[in-house]
Amino acid sequence: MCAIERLPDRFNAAHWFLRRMVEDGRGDRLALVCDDERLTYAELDRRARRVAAALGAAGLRPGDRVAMLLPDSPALSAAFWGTVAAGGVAVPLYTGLPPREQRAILHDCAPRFLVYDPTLGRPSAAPGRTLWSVGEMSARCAATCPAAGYADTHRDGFAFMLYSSGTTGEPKGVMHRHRDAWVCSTTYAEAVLGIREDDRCFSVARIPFAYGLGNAQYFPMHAGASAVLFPGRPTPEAVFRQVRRHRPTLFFGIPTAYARMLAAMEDGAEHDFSSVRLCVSAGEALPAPIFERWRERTGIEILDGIGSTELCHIFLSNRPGACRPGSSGTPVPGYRMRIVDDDGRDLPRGRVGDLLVQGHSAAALYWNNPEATQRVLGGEWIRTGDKYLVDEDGYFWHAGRSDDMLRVSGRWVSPVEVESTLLRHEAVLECAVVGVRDGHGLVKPCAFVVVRDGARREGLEADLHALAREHLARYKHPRRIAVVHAIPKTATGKMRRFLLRE
Ligand code: 3UK
Repeated sequence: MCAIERLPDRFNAAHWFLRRMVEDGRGDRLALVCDDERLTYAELDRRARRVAAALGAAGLRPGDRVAMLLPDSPALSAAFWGTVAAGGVAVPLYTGLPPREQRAILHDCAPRFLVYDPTLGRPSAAPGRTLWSVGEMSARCAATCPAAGYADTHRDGFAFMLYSSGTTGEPKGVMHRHRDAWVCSTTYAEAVLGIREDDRCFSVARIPFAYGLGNAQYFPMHAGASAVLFPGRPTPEAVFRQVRRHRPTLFFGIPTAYARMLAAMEDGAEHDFSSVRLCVSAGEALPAPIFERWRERTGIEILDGIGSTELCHIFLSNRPGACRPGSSGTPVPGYRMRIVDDDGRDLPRGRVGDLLVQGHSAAALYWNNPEATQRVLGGEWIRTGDKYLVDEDGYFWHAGRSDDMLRVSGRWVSPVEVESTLLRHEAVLECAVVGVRDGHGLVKPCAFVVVRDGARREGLEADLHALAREHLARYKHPRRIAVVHAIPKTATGKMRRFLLRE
């Protein structure tokens, strides 16, 4: 359980997650495994302190953002913790972002430094920004001696920032504090996963996502355990190879990844999950049939739990040995929950309402966005934007979003963004995008279009798929496009998307 009072006022997260291990005499324990590279806590601590020293020597001041465009790797880990150690704010960015989104995010967070992997292309320079390739970062670290110590930071000072496009579709920088990762480690990782020193974590979700950051960095580091980092694309075959080779004990996936792995297993792909003691799923609801089929194949339970970038990690989860397939389980110790109606009144069990959450790991604010901060994070309770009901036994069941946002492959899809892309086509008069469940029970975007009078219809579908390929990330592509006569609307002209879903 979380007792935030246990934390001293002066607290540096990088000191807690790396240096503490060395000071406790556990520095020679393995922290990271990545392909053939293995790093102990002592080595990672040294690398992080060198990054801190190099950043300091190059002019980093407390609170400056350091953005990272690096695949999951020891270099990303060192850059992240080095920044936090120096008192800066680490901003790990997903390397697969479309260029437009990447530019918007870099413009918004205005990092003082940007560390990038040159094999993925050179990001654009900007006034006041220092670009370091990973190679340059290492060279500067090697030239910096002695390694810096850990900045004397407050537990409530900013440590890292994660971009999420939930609720509005526009990416927002979610600001987290030094204490937040500690809180999630003591609540979810200790109390639900029972994480221990001999665990080895493997996460299909990458470090720049809140889910991956906990799974593959601060959870194992809290326990002195180790993480397997995989910089490649997590296809089922690649994941099976990593699991066979590195034998993780905790496996973190998302529902689509489990569905794809099951399909590959059924096609005879070689796999061995005998090292894994627990599987976790988050990002979107895990359909019960996937839970059942996975348990039949591997003998392992998948713990579904809901987390958010705002709360930093999972706050509602199933427990080992007490899973209720299809549900999100029960509150993680340390978090409080309410289900309310439109007027904010608490609803009785069995009724669907808006889920509000309270907990010590909640983000302090959205960067540069006081309106969203006020609306979502401003009150005593955080608005998750999710609809839930609680059954007689106290289990929580996800009942969709209260906005139109879709969760596809554990990521956000704004129907409006997909609609505006399809509307670029001159034959499209109107368009509505909704989430439709596929054969696994997972939501995928599908489009309904109304064709302009007299416009050509031949080849339209192929044209629209081409537009999607040109302008949208792959998971946002409409899986099906249907031509309809009209789109159902309310009296005020708002699209009634739920009618189309049926
Ligand atoms: C949805 C789920 C049903 C839900 C996340 C840390 O996904 C994470 O963060 P995001 O900010 O999205 C949050 C939203 O995603 N969701 C996530 N998990 C579930 N819905 N069942 C679930 N198990 O709408 C939520 O508001 O990107 C962050 C740790 C774990 C995470 N999943």
